[in-house]
Amino acid sequence: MYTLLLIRIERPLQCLCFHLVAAPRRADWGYAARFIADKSVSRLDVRRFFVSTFLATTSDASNIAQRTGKTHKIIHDLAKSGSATNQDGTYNPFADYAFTGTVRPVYPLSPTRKVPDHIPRPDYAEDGKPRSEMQRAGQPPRILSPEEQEKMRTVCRLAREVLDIAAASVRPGISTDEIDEIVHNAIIERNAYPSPLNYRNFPKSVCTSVNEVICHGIPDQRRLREGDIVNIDVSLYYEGYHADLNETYPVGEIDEDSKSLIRTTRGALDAAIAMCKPGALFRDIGKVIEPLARAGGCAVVRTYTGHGINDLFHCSPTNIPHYAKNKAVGTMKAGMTFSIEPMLNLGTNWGDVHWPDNWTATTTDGNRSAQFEDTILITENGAEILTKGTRAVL
Ligand SMILES: [Co+2]
Repeated sequence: MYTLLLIRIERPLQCLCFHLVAAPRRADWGYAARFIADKSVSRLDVRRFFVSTFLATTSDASNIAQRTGKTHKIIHDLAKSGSATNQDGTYNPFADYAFTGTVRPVYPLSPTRKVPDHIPRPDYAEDGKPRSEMQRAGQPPRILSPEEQEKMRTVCRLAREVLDIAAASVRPGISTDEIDEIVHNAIIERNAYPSPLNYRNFPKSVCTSVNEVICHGIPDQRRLREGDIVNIDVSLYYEGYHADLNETYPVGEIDEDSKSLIRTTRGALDAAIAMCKPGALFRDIGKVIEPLARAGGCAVVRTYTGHGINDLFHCSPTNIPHYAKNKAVGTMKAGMTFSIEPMLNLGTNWGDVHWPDNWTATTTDGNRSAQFEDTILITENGAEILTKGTRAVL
């Protein structure tokens, strides 16, 4: 007995293609999927594939080639006609996925945005591999020279300007892809490179995370709705240095729980920054954040952490947890720059799950999640918030 697998092949950033393949045992599914994907790689420049579901079983795999040809069209029609359609008629590429909340992806993604040739780019811009990050993994945190600290001030100021421009665009009806376009254009106008673009193959220039999405949401055609909350995470690269910051915004009027979530998260970040100074321990950041989160009825996400940032997007200390009783090593020293970026979930579940795009992280129970992030510099007697804003988001 053979099982017919429906393999979804994703072409770069937009169109999806479906294939059928037969495999005798469940253990062979991965192999079969890989076989189809490999065959498609040369033809379609395929980056990813997914085994979506199985449709039927058959005892005769001998004519599977003809079958595959015939069913190809059927599957395409199926994909267009309903099984992959969101309630509002938009296209959901992961229709079989058990979503934990109400947010759905709305594809196709827009074409990759261009960065003008004259703008210097980080090493991963072409093939997605952050080579220098990998080469320098395990090294101690860097102490930046006064000149380097000045470069960090500049890039962080630019990133703050861009985030504020993006924030001003938040309203019911705007799509997250339109926000991506605004962010992308604001960044290249400043002769900077949008750090997320092609970082480990991330397809867009900013992360937009709506409602139950914790982080790393991919901007798509979904339009923001009255009552949503959206996190916009801006990172950019300018004259050899990266900046990273984010905030969570209300879309129109939001409910009291969401307001409380946003206030609690911002407050937790502020308290964490307030304890940063030379000699403070990285592991104590979580000790400050978690009690505030609990008091506000929230759980602290554990999978994602703050990180060193300077001429590398993510570097040592690579793991700055936001939860209590963590085992992070290291002491803060003047001249270090790093991010603190707590993600808080309403309720008691700190866990996360991922959409099949391998980026979008959501809560496990569909509850909302908020995040705030700043890049900070440890000074002689405290911390300077390099990405500091001047307005409250609520
Ligand atoms: Co970050």
